Amino acid sequence: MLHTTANRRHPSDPPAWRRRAGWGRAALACWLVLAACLQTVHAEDGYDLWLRYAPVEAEVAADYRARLAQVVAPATNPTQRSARDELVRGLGDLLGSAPAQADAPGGAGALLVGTPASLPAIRRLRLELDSLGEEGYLIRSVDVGGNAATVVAANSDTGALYGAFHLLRLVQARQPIDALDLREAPKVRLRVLNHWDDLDRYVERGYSGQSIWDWHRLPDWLDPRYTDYARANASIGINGTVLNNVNANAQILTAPYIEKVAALAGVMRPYGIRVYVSARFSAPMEIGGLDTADPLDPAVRRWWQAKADEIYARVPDFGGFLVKANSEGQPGPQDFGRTHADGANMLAEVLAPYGGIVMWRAFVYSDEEPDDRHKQAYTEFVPHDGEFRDNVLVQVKNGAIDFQPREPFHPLFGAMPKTPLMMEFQITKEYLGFATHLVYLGPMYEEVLRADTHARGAGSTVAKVVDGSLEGHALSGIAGVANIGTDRNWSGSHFDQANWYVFGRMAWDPYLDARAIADEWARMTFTADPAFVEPVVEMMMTSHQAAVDYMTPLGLHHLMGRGHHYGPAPWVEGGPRADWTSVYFHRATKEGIGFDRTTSGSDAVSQYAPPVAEVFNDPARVPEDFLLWFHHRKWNDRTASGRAVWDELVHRYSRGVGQVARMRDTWSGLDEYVDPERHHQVDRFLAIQQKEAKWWRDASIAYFQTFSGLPLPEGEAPPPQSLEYYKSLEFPNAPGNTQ
Ligand code: BDP
Repeated sequence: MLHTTANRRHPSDPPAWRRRAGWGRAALACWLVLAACLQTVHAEDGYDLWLRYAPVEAEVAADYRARLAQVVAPATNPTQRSARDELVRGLGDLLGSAPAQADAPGGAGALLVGTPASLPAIRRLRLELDSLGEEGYLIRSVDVGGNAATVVAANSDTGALYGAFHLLRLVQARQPIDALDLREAPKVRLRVLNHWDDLDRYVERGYSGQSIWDWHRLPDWLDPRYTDYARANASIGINGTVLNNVNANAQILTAPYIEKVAALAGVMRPYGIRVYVSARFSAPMEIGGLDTADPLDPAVRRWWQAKADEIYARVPDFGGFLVKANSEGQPGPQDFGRTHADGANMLAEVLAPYGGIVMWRAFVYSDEEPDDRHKQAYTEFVPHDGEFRDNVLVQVKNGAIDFQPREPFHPLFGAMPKTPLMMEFQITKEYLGFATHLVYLGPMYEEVLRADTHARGAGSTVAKVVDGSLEGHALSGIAGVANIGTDRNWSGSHFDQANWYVFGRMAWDPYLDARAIADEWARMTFTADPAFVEPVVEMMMTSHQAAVDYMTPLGLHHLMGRGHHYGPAPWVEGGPRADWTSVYFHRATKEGIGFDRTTSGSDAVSQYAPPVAEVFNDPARVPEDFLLWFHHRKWNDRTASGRAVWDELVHRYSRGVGQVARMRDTWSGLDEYVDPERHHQVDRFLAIQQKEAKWWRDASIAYFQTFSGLPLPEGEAPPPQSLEYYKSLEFPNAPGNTQ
């Protein structure tokens, strides 16, 4: 469990105020000796995530203790118990002593947590809760019988649990809590992690160990880690989890696995989390003995109906199905001459009586190569707008190609007004340096969510499409491909925890600010000392641009190693289909570089609303970060910087490498604020990142120079190795590849 004594904050991580008082180093030494003697030292291994609840500084602890002296929270069911236990444990650890617990407020400093139904003291406050919906909450400083008190109130136990976590967050971030008046309700209904986990515990595109789901020992052994997973998710408002890979194995739908799913659902339920599974479209043939999976075949429909009945008998709050169909070799309705809508609706129909939903992925591209893969999802889905049942969401990746380091927003957003579109972000960093590169994804998510589709005039942001407000859809959702595995630190690296965190926070409210979220995460995960938080947040905020620069600057994309996607390989060509190669995407020639998607090229730009298309179509107006995404430019064409395309490309590669060097410097100067275990690992990973950033730069420059034929701009170091050397590198055992 998270908060055993053994797992508490490392004694070598005293608060910075103590160090500043001048006796820090001596105290640290004594403390270490003492701790070693007592054998109670436990390394900070990151397991506690942002729920470390490290002690607050003595000078402010007293104020918080006075305000939060007594927890008044019912605990008559598992959800209520998890809220109360979290508060007692969290406040106890943060403030040095556990608050008193009582059934009714008495004296100053009561913290009331619950619903009008669960706690009479809350009912008596007559708070306006209606507008908070099922999952919202308010936190307010109130007067109860002449005493200062704090209330966390909601319409449901889950809402109260979310509020409890919010209150803990305020203390962790050292926010004042004496005049609170907060109201929060999620803007998006389904906030879901997608695990690309296979049933043998292999994680596709996973860089943090095995799958946390121990299928073999389920349902009888419930790893305590499941509970900590649920707590962490609830703390950021995630309310759904798809347990298995979108490249699905039909086995998950067999009776023994349904038992296992039910066991996991039992762990998740008290934390407001529903479980979902990825359904393989051909399951009726593979495990049902039918000779077709045609969605319009009555026997197929009956099979799925019986399957839904079987699942709901074991998991009454089962969330529904996620489906990858007719994509990358997965079976789907098109195999039987039917449409995506036919397939999705058939499943939706059997789930509807139970309140289940279908998340039907739009990441498709057919067996026949299109003129531009960018256009395919739009071409296949837009004609079906309005045909999907109302418990279907179409799940769309943030960009049209495939989770590349940076993509313009997907043209489907805004183009299917009659269908709720669910955002799919990737949290695991398949294309962004795996778990070793420090890349905070908040700015990337923010950039996409704030992009203006112009679907209904200016201001029609992707966030408004996704939260349903643009078209008035009640159903809305955001999915994130999880980066969670069996590594002690869950995410493969300490900073990748921030990507899980920011995903949850932005799924709850897609209008939140990436920087503010980085700030709260850093405070909770490391220390609230501004001398640490400010440089770290700065480093996080610049990290995405840095990675884009050293990997795929100026809108280049899909240039990584074939299959495993590790490292640079802009030279990849040949193989089964052109749109799985790098040369297809960068189109470098002696004359120039970039994919012409303008009206005179593949015309992908015309899939965007006219005001957007006009900008993307114009090399002088397109954001330069997307220049070569939409345009084929001559090597000597000028960019906004005044530099030629070639020079700008080299400049950006080097800028990315330089930024990683700065990140390393920043981090190495912060050792006094971080426990040695975590400091050391981040430091070593930054060294790997620096080495690999340089590798990306050097290999890419060596390769593209064979086309441009131009010298490097002055001051730019030539790649230290030959192009042949970079091409010869092979990584057959790189992690996360498809099995
Ligand atoms: C690609 C991944 C592949 C996934 C696919 C998907 O490389 O492993 O199966 O996305 O989203 O980016 O279905």
